[in-house]
Amino acid sequence: MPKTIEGQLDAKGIKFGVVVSRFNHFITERLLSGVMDAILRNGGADENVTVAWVPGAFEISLVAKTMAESGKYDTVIAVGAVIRGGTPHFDFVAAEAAKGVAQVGLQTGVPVIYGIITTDTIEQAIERAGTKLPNRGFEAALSAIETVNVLKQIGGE
Ligand code: INI
Repeated sequence: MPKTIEGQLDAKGIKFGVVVSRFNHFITERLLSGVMDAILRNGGADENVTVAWVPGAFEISLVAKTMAESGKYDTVIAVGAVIRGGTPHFDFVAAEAAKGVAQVGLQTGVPVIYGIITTDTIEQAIERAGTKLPNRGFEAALSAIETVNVLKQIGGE
């Protein structure tokens, strides 16, 4: 039988850094509510969550890196909303945010979770903020909890 490692959805004692962008605030505040909901429903505590606001998704990676390197957080959740809206700016911001977040996780060893939605329209963004579709912030926080617990088990073997 292979040994199987699975992370439980137990947020007790986990310290969370959350980086949220103000751009498209009406969406990102809903995503942040989803993050908090998932943490609190799974045994996490308000006082173990630190939220840092940044101007836009482009700025998320640097602040996520600083949080990850501080040693104060078990995981960092990146939350943002990049909406196409007919400008090429979208592609640069979306690509840099995704690349940056992935790099921070790999460089620091701290799980950095991608909770940035990228959509063509505002309607699609509203759906991903927990109307027709599940709240992407909620899902990102579940991924954070599970990943922290997988890493803890590997470290504790
Ligand atoms: N930032 C976002 O978070 N979402 C967007 O949709 C967006 N668009 O489309 O422009 C956006 N741009 C701002 C960017 O993230 C930076 O804050 C800005 O370029 C300053 O560096």
